[in-house]
Amino acid sequence: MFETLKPQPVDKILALMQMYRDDPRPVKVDLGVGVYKDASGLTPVMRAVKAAEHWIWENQDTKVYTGLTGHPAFADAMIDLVLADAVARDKIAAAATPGGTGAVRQAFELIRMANPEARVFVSDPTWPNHLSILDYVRIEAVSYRYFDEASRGVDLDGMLEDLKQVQKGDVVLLHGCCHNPTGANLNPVEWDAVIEVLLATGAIPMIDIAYQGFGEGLEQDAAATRKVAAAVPECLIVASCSKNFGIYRERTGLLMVISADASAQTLNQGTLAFLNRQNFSFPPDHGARIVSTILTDPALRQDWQEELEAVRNTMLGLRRQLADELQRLSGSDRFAFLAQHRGMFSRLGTSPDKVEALRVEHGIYMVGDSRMNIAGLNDETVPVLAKAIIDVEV
Ligand code: PLP
Ligand code: TYF
Repeated sequence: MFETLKPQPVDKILALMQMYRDDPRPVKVDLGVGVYKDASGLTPVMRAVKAAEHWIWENQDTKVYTGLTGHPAFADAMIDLVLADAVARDKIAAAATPGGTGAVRQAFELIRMANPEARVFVSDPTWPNHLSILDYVRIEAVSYRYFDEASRGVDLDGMLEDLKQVQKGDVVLLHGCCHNPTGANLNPVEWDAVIEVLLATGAIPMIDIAYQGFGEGLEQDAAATRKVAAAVPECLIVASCSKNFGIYRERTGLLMVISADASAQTLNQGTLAFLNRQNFSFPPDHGARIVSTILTDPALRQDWQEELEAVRNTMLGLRRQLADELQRLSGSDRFAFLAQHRGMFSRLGTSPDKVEALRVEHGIYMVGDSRMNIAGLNDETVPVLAKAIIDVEV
């Protein structure tokens, strides 16, 4: 039977990771997959995570099943982290999922169940998994303009014009902060304009927030999500703990559904439990428990916030260093956008040929669309990258 299967396309980001590992050259720079790396190239376990794991190891006396939507303390702690008091708790249905990706998948399945005709509008470009999962669950994806190639900022006029085409019953997928793959983000006034269009069209927003704390800070990075969630009657939010807690492999995420009222919340909560049961029954618990332990213990939470802030500042420092070095070498401001972008990524805005030349001639690995993981740099490799960018005439 399985001879009927056809080879599936590989994930280009993950394929690049393997190519980098196989490259024998001593000087090589990995700016591919979006994981945080410190100056020595390691992705450390955060201090508070270690402490929480220690606490769990000592105190956990059972590993019996949790609920279908996970341990309620995790949902409560994450709702507080992402939404604070933007929405009444009795309007929020929530389910723990295997990572943010699991939350994305469950959100799409929920959309399809509720409205088989729904289209999902996605930014051009967006995280490739959004597109591949939409395709897999047979939901039509429609792109809206987002990245302005010339300024490397957001094409707000184009975005708003395209979003006006959205119809009631459609969904608009937005990145809550730290846009992947471009690094270009809406400012608060621009978010207000987007909210206005959402309200005018009656579309349902779906916010993917995978980098809270990596952009401007924990509170600022959640501000847009909170504003949208408070403004509209219904909304989907998918949150990942992979990056800001550094627990990538624990597969920890949460899907939140802002419901029209408390009785709709009951129906939505039941539907989320049903969807989890169909796909995997109980979601992974270890990462969720780490997160709820940290967020509910004032000392651990404080320590986590401090370490996260240090991570954020490291990335900001690297951005500034790279922009400065490129200004020095090029004698122009045309790379200033690198210091304006936020989060792990920046889209350099160059052709696949130049991306290839950077890899072949200089051992610099970035995704084919010229997305760079800024956290892959350090004090030594910033000048190497800057020189290579000038060398291949980006
Ligand atoms: N959404 C976006 C935009 C991402 O960049 C990622 C990747 O980390 C995710 C969701 C999901 O990540 P994970 O499934 O590792 O939690
Ligand atoms: O965009 C990234 O690099 C991260 C990590 O299938 C990632 O979001 C990449 C590919 C993938 C899952 C996660």
